Amino acid sequence: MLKAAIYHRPKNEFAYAIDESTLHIRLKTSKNDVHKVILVYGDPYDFNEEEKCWVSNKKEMTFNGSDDLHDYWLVAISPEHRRLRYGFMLENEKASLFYTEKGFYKEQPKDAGYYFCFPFLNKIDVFSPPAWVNSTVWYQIFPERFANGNPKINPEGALAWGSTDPTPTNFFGGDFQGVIDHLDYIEELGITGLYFTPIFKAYSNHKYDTIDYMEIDPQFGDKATFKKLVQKCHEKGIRVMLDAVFNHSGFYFEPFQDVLKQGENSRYKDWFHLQGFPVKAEEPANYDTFAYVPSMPKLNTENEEVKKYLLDVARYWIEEFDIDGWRLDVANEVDHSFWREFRLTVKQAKADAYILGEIWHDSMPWLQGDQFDAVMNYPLTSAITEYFAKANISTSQFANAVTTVTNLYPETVNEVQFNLLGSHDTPRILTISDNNKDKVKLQMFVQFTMAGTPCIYYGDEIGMTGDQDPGCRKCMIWDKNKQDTDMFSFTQKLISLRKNYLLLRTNQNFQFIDVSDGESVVMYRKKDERNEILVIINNNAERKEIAIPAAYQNKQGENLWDQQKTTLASTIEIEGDDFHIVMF
Ligand code: ARE
Repeated sequence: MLKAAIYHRPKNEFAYAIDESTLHIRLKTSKNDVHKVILVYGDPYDFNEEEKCWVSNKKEMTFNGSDDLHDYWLVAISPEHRRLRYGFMLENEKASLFYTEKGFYKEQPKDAGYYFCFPFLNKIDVFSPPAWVNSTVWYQIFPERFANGNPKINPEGALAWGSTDPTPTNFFGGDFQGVIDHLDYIEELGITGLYFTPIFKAYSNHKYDTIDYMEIDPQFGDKATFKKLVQKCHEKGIRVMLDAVFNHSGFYFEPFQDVLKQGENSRYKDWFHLQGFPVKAEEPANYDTFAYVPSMPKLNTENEEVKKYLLDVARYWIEEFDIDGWRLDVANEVDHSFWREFRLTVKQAKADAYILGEIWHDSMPWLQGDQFDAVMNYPLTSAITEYFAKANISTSQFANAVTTVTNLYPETVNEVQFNLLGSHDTPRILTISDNNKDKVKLQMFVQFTMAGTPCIYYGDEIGMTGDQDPGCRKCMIWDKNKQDTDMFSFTQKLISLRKNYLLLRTNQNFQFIDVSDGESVVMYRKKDERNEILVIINNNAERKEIAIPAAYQNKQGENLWDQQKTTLASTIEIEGDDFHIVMF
């Protein structure tokens, strides 16, 4: 047994509460090394006289998938008094070992002090994301480019809608009235959440360089229009999430302007991370910025006044406008302490508001229940696009990457992870897929059959194209003749499929099956007490005969795509770039 690969550490993603009485315990072992794992556990104050042992209960763990190097194991446990001491009994054909906090033993240690410790399941520490998020389907709107409903408030020099390609600086006049005018369209698609990139007063077309966090940008409308927009969304059962750009302000943010003018005498000099005077706003700037962008000076979120100002902003848009969530820009460059206070403020204002961090990397430090509810799941995005769109990785590499992602966070987090195929920061999915629509459909199918909460970037549902920013920010196409209506219907159908089958939205017993590199065929299943869903994807351009694993042969099920009864034989023929989904 490869001891060096065996790993567990309480709290974080390895031992966490899923509700007020249940814990999940996970373990990682070397791939294909351990055949059986049993959790041995007990109450620290409950001595078993007979066995002369504190930790005498046993429960077998479930195999929870493999990635490149490791196997994962999982078990749910409800300790009677919400306290737990535990270890692992590992077996393969050659050996059997006990793994505890103090190391490996041939014989089971008797003393409770040897064991891993989950001291107490305190209710307040249970990570509890808003219940509505898992069943939400998001639609991301870049307000400048979605629809122009009120030309009277067009910014100066606004170009005719879609008349030319987007540049870093041009404007087309998208606004809130445009969104209101198209809410029926959004509803018809099946959307239940809108995520807006920044809407506050700013200089650029993307509005990530805020001038005033308490004002709506006049090119989008006024506060009354925004209020109306939120109300209308709520009437249709659509939640609204805004973008909080708290890592940095914009160049024209008043406190920064004051610093530029008054230098050392500015009362705002501690609002930023200045390195000297006079403050020099050309590259290289003598203050901290987002990336190397001088027009985005980093805010000092350790400063009490800055903190108060930004927390007031967070509260204001919830209390006055009833928004339902905040997406946090450059979330990982802001201090944890600020985010902890932010969470308390937001949840006080609205207990079930969604807090979504924009982090592209491993985000466990922000997902322990005291900061964010979820992050933008870019690692899943890249697993999907690298395999289906770019053909850069093999089937096993794809399966490994997805399994790594699902074992990176507690299941409670996985169920509200924000799953996207693209955004205003990436090329569009159709462009990444070399304009191959069928490949886009496969990727959306995977996105919609994964745990989490899926988001569609505006226009992807009608086949819009576009390269890296600014190419991905074209004006939404409203001319029906230029929309890909087949893609729209496909998206609609996927959304309703996801809404109808809760199992698709969770990771319950999620596993890849028969992963083989030569085939470019992906199979995975999910399973709860009542049902099992089997997904088969043919990621080849050609029709293919695919072997059905013995366990699924001759079983009667329902094809969830066409709602017909079906029985799988020993093989199935699937068209090129197509899929099959059956529920047993
Ligand atoms: C402009 C130009 C770009 C140019 C950039 C830098 O358009 O072509 O590269 O300037 O000079 C906003 C605008 C952008 C604008 C930018 C700067 O939307 O159009 O870009 O401001 O003016 C990292 C961060 C992540 C960040 C991305 C972009 O971690 O937080 O980079 N995303 C947010 C927003 C953006 C926004 C900003 C931040 C700034 O979503 O839209 O940009 O407010 C790897 C790295 C990640 C990296 C990721 C993407 O995976 O590990 O850390 O994300 O790639 O680059």
